[in-house]
Amino acid sequence: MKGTRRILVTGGAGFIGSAFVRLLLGSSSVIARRGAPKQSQPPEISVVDKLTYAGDLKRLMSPKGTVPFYKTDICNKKQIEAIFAKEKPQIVVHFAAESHVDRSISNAAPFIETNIKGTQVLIDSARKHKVSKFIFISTDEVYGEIANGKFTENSPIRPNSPYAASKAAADLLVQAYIRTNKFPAIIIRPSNNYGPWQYPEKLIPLAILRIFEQGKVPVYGRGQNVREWLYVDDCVRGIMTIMHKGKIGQIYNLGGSCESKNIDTVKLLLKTLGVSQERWEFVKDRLGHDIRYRLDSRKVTRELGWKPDVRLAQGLKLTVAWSLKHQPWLKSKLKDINNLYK
Ligand code: NAD
Ligand code: TDX
Repeated sequence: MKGTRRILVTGGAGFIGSAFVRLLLGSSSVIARRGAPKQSQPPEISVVDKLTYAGDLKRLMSPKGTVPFYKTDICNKKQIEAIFAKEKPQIVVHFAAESHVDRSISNAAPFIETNIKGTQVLIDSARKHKVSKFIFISTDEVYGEIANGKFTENSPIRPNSPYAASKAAADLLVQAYIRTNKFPAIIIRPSNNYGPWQYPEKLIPLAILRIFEQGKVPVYGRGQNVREWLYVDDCVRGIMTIMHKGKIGQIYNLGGSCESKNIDTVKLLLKTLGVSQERWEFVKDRLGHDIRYRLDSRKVTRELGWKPDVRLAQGLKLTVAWSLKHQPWLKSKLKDINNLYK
């Protein structure tokens, strides 16, 4: 890719989107490490985010620079259209979504709106303005659960939660446009992310917050569900690699390779926090709880040279160190979290 690149990031005030923006702002050495082309000129970035409960501009306060920010709902066709007309992005990286499974079980409506309709609005504007690449951030959850083995990019889509179903609908919509309209999109399906700035509704930051509040970590069911953990810096480096070197029209799994039962993840986290191994409790299981996710990520490794660097034990150390420094931020979300999990 030559010359200046104008990149529009949706959901850039969220957990993973903001990590991606921070990487774009100051990261040429990180990219060069894995052989992605060095950025000759820094890209021109703009960010669209509705700032829902999950969005927070504090994540974007970087000494590396500032970016144009639009507080906009991706479902608002008129405003999205105006942003495309003004920013003229060449690349769109679409992270914006309702992202939490438990919330989708209580109320699926915003998931259908944002994840499906919002994606449609963005595709329409991207096509009208002839963007050269549209990167859709999907999820491993579109495949559903797998007791043994791994999902490849060719595995069938069988989502189970309303969240996963809404992401699968958007993923299929992007695929339909790739085939029907030669829409220049790439789909990325990451596994469970964790790391700095994650909203404490998700297992790892919630567990840390509960420990800070002298409570216990709630473990759903019998703690036997398995997740494949991906440190967020590895994830955004993978997305950057695919953005540079991935093939248009392709799907890439992006898994962290660190498979762990929830109970083991919680115990390792308690050890990392230096607190008693007893500070957890079994609670009522999540409805329709997927037993295990596991991706086969050989395609992105073989074709593009990406693989995760951070193992779970190291990633948890980094996350705990960050959380200790950012206790006020985590605690500022406590009221919302107590309301969600009452
Ligand atoms: P997040 O909930 O932290 O952030 C989502 C961001 O999108 C927030 O800033 C929010 O304000 C914004 N947003 C929500 N609705 C919007 C709307 N209608 N218009 C504009 N902005 C809106 O989510 P995340 O964990 O950073 O996930 C980012 C993406 O990655 C999502 O698409 C998610 O499905 C996907 N993903 C996440 C994980 C994970 O483990 N967190 C794993 C795989 C894929
Ligand atoms: O309090 C809890 N106790 C618990 O045992 C919470 C919040 C979760 N869990 C379990 C449920 C899951 O098996 O931990 C596991 C991880 O849960 P979440 O952090 O809610 O993530 P998950 O449901 O696996 O989905 C995540 O990964 C895929 C993200 O939230 C999605 O956005 C992403 O697409």
